Amino acid sequence: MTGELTAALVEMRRDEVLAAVAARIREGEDALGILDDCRQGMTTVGDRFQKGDYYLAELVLSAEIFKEALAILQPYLARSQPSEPLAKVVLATLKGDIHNLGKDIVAILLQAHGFEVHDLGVDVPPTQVLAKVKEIRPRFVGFSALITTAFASMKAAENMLQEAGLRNDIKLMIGGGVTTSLTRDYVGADFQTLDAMEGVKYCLSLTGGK
Ligand code: B12
Repeated sequence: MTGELTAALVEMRRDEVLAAVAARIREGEDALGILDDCRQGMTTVGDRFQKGDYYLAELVLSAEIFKEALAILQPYLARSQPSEPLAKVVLATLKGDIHNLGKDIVAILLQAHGFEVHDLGVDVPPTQVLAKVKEIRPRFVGFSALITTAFASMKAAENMLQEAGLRNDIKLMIGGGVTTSLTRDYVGADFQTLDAMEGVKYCLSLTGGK
């Protein structure tokens, strides 16, 4: 049941979470829907942390359980790959931010839909993004942000791409729990979302993929 999985994650009942994910997969449920229930659990964990009801230990533990759930779901999120990638995508969580769960989901879903993903990891300096874009000339660059202090790094990366004359060659997407359309405008990005699949659809819409 939807609410039960979310509640089990919020209360860090690891075995129950993993059993529920596996059972729902066995019953033939769509992996994306199951993933979304897990994501909602993480949002509630964050709310409790903000209110002071949960501490860092609970954030860490719930994130570990989320990663295990994602590992079960990953093969069901993947689809058959076209022989030629639709386009190259550079992904990163920028300097000042170490959250990676959302970015990893975007990476998995983009790969599953035929994109060649270059994931630079977390706490990535803007200069590293610039170097990668120069090297591989991607069609898309995606930044994931879960902490507001990383907004300045995203803006710095966008400025560097502008100054290098590379900005018009790419579409810049941003996502992650703390981003809004105002963040998109501040950073100078082309697209913002709180939903990984929306990001995939954006890339598909510009590359003629399905
Ligand atoms: C798990 C977690 C952690 C874990 C991270 C584990 C990991 N490996 O990633 C740990 C414990 C390490 C952690 C640390 C900290 N955290 Co934290 N954390 C969270 C929490 C609870 C969940 C985040 C998450 O993973 N959600 C699940 C994922 C799947 O959702 P998502 O990232 O939004 O991604 C989805 C979409 O947004 C989208 N998406 C994401 N990225 C992208 C990119 C693109 C291109 C696209 C298209 C789409 C897309 O796709 C995903 C799926 O649909 C949030 C609470 C919240 N409400 O978000 C706080 C939260 C982000 N953390 C917070 C804080 C304050 C911290 C710490 C500073 C705590 C501390 N005192 O040390 C440190 C930060 C250290 C640092 N410098 O980064 C704050 C940030 C507040 C702010 N305004 O900036 C939050 C909001 C909690 C809160 N309410 O106070 N955290």
